[in-house]
Amino acid sequence: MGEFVDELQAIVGGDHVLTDPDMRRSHEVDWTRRYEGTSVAVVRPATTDEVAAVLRCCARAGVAVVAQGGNTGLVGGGVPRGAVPSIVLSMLRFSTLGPVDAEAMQVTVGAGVTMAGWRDHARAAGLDAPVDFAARDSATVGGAIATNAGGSRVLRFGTMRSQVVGVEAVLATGGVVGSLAGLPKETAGVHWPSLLAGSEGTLAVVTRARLRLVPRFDHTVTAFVAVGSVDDAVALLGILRRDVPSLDAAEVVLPAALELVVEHLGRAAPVTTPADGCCVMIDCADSADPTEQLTSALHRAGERGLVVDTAFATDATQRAGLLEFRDRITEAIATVSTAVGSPPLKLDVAVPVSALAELTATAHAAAADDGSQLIGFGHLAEGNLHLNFLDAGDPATIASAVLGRVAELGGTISAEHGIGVAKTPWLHLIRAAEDRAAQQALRAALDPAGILNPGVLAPELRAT
Ligand code: 2HG
Ligand code: ZN
Repeated sequence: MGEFVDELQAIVGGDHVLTDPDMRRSHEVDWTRRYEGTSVAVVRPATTDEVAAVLRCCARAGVAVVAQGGNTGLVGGGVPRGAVPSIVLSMLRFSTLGPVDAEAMQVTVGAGVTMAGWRDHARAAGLDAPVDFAARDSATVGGAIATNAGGSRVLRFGTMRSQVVGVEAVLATGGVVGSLAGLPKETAGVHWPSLLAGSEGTLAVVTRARLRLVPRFDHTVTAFVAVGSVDDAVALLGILRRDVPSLDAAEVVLPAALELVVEHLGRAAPVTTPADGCCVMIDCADSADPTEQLTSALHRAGERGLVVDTAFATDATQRAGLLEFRDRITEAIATVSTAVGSPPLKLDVAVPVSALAELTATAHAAAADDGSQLIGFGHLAEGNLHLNFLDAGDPATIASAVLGRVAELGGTISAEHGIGVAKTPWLHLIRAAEDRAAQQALRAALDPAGILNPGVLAPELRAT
């Protein structure tokens, strides 16, 4: 490997090839501490040409490439596995923020720009980023494209896939594909953003992206609403979607998740939730004050018996305080898991909203059978629940029970975190053999040496 490392150093410079185990460590273990491996080196290119040269070098040497952004992934897709020699390709030096094109409502950014960096840059120009989630300060645009990230604003603006109007990406062979022209209309063969969004670093390495921007709404209001059941939460969602055009987020939090985050934050719960009920965190944003819109919709919901308790926040400080009860659940889970010394089993599933109550019941039953604690929360409008099982005795049995039922309900085993290595054993539940074979063929055509994230999205490990 000595010659290989020399070659890498010649491409990106000695300072940007980390071989020291202590320097590599934070890149080799995932955020949940469930997935880890070793790499030959962490390589930090700064230009597209450097990425191309690194990939050509790896293809020649048969070394796998694990592209990595902020390392906030939850399915083990961004850290080495160790079954084949690999490098971590850290994209954090791709941090350029291009000028905001206010008329086109677009901006070109480097793959290593954080989600918060993209948002703040847009906001400084009077616009906003359409995708937001709790890991915003570390998660990168490149990683969000690779996993087709979702977050809380999907009900208004769609997932990451819908925001990418152009990409520049490097194939495993070193070829550069895509365009950053940002033309809203073009029919000229393969649309690279569509192909690469959700491909989890297996088809190409995204270096830059042309992203859609949305209006910046300066008037916001947030409410935490306790309801009597998951079905009532879905009924409330119906009212909100129909009557509240400023609706920006509708997040669901099951009672145990609220209890956990309340304890973590050391604050009083914003609402009292019935044991069989849940909370809906509603965020509205508009160019004029949306308070009246939201309160009258909640009033109508109340008349139908859907509202048990409500907390409101209109000023920025109160609102930030309320948002924490949703945003910091993952952190609360990590704290407890670290204390008990066992990483949580994280499922990220979605079903048609009409089946959410049934999904919740299935998850509770699986937790009870296993004797583990279920912390459930997620994105109501997409029927997307994050089911975290704490101190799970038999994670594979829980996953099989829940994911099997999800598939029967017409849902998906991964709504926004990806398949990574965590969910490959269950991919067959939602993708037929022909479908998986076609995806493998596509992958082999673009990456003949099999160097791009082997083991991710498919169990086969190959880097020859
Ligand atoms: C969120 O919605 C993220 O906050 C993380 O997707 C979910 O920790 C999780 O399970
Ligand atoms: Zn989420």
